[in-house]
Amino acid sequence: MNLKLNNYSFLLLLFFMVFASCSRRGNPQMNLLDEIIIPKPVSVIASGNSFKLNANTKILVKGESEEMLKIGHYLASLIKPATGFDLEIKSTLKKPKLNSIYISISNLESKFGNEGYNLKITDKIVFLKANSPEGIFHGIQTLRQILPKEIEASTKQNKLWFIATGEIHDYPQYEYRGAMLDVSRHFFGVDLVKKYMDLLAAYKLNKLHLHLSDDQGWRIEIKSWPNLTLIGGSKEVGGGKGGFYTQEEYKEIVKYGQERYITIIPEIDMPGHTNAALASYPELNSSGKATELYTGIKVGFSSLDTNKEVTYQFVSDIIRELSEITPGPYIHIGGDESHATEMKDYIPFINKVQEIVLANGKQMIGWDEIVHADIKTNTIVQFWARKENAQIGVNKSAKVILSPANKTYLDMKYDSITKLGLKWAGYVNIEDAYCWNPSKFISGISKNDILGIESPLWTETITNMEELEYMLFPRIIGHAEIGWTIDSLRNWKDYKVRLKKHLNRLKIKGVNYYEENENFKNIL
Ligand code: TNX
Repeated sequence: MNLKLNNYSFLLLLFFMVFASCSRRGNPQMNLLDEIIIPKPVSVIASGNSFKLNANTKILVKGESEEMLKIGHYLASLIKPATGFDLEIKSTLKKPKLNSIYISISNLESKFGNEGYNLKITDKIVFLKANSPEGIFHGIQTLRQILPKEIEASTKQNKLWFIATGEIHDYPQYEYRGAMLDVSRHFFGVDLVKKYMDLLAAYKLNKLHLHLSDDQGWRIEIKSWPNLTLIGGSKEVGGGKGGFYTQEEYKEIVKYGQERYITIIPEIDMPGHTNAALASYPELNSSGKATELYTGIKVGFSSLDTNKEVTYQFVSDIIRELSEITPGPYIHIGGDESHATEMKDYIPFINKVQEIVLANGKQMIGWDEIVHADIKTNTIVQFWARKENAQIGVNKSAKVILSPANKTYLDMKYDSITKLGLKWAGYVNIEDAYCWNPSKFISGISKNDILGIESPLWTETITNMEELEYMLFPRIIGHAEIGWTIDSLRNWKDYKVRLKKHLNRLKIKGVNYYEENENFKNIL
């Protein structure tokens, strides 16, 4: 009797061993569900099986919302190049059928907010639920990461497309998770900005701040002040021909962002960083004379004349035109490094500009120096340099966006041998960029005071997509995790393992990134 039982148990054991090893061979990613996703989700429970995506898999959309159908098409477009599958997208009110990816708006707990999602993968159906389409969109980015890395290829791969089963609950810790692109120092066209947004969306970033004007170039058409682009847009750092977005092009950028749940935040920097404007219109200068166009990389030498009436006409027209083409709630007015503006002039200027922004129904964001003015409680302070400025802002009840230069500035060199970039805030390697906690970064500033974080890419030394990607990746992946994942779930050791896998994905995607030197090998 005993012997029989033992034999039986042995057979059972053998059966499970064979079964387990087979299914593992089928999908090597199985049980590694929690080692592949960036940003790390709130909870991941693997169930050890797999869903097999094939040409007959359907994308089912609950209901007939156009926005949801659009997301269904977006998902299909992500899947198509590498698999060759033209997945059918269907709206339905019935229960989902086998072999489908079923996306639906449902009532998740309030902590999931607009951006959270619940992704449940069984061997038969993939269920993706959220309170809003935005959450579905983020859930799709997670699903994409659970697919084999070859899904990122732009040509058809000979592969079986297994998705590890399990359940993921997820929502972000900060609502503002952004990147900034300086299109003034060097101009970048619409197509590049779109590519940039695709890269951001893959890591659940939801804000793109465009630095649209500076000493070296004015990059957005303002119909009431045409010389801004005609003259001010005609050069860039190094003497190249510059460029600008027409308002139609800007709208195209905004729309592309909306389809990826990325809000565009336009910045017109003032009263300093204004040489391109001062070169376009003599009346904005104290001297009454236009300045020369500037193609160097110094900062802090220019200022609008804050005592002239015409300056406020200029600011009003710009903010009105920008507000009309910007559906997002924010207008960024710069306000940094106004070394050529006296404090007695700077403060009333910022106060007046704030009134203009509010009168246009927008919320003002400014670099941390604006806290010296009488900022309103709904004005947002973007910390980059002085911690005490951020503290003053919080004491005035403003919220803060954290962009500490020594952690988030993507134009800082990685190390002493990085060819691109600057180093005034020190080198920022991958570990530096990842290892910090927003809510512990500035004393007296806690999670409630922080709207989120943003990674600026200043482009004094950056001229094309390849260079841009090199400065972004992989640091920005770390920033994306900091913005999304609560501090207690993050640690460098665990992150490194996941990052390595993402570097392979970037390679397949054809994205350039920092890697090939000894310093890097020591870090990862
Ligand atoms: C400081 S950060 C600036 C920019 C430069 C950047 C270069 C900030 C608000 N102002 O004008 O491009 O450093 O790293």
